[in-house]
Amino acid sequence: MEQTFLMVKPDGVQRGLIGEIVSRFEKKGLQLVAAKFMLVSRELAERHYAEHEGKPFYPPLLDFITSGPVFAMVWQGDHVIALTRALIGKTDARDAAPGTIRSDFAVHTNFNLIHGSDSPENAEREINLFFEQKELVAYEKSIQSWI
Ligand code: RTP
Ligand code: MG
Repeated sequence: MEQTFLMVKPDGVQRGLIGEIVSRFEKKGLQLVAAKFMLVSRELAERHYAEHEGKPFYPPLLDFITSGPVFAMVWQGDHVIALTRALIGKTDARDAAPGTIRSDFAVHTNFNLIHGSDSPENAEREINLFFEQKELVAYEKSIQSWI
């Protein structure tokens, strides 16, 4: 079964949207595997966003993601990467489809509330950056046979 890394960014935490955002993935029928409330160090931020190094938004992005606590999570389910990206919506809230998290709650690209892995390779890389394997909880969810 596929896994992905999701993270409520500092703006989502400050605005009190952790519960609202987590709730959407829960209601979709996805399975929470790990979560932690934490500060992102400069080094972790640089590694997480390494693909954007050199772009104009990279320095402010690092300042933003290290500016306050985040809620980091691992979720799993069939097609979980594509499904969570769809629930999150396009990067720029103006392009995000109505009903998506970014459309419903975000205004600016720089404050778009949540990160979601965009490929299996990045999901694995990001999960391993933020979590140790022993922090991933393996369990049966009885509702899974109904989804
Ligand atoms: P994320 O990685 O956070 O899930 O977002 P994403 O895939 O939708 O967007 P990505 O291209 O990976 O960009 C990472 C984050 O950088 C900020 N950004 N700003 N000003 C800009 O043009 C710009 N482009 C990207 C956003 O905060 C974006 O989520
Ligand atoms: Mg991205």
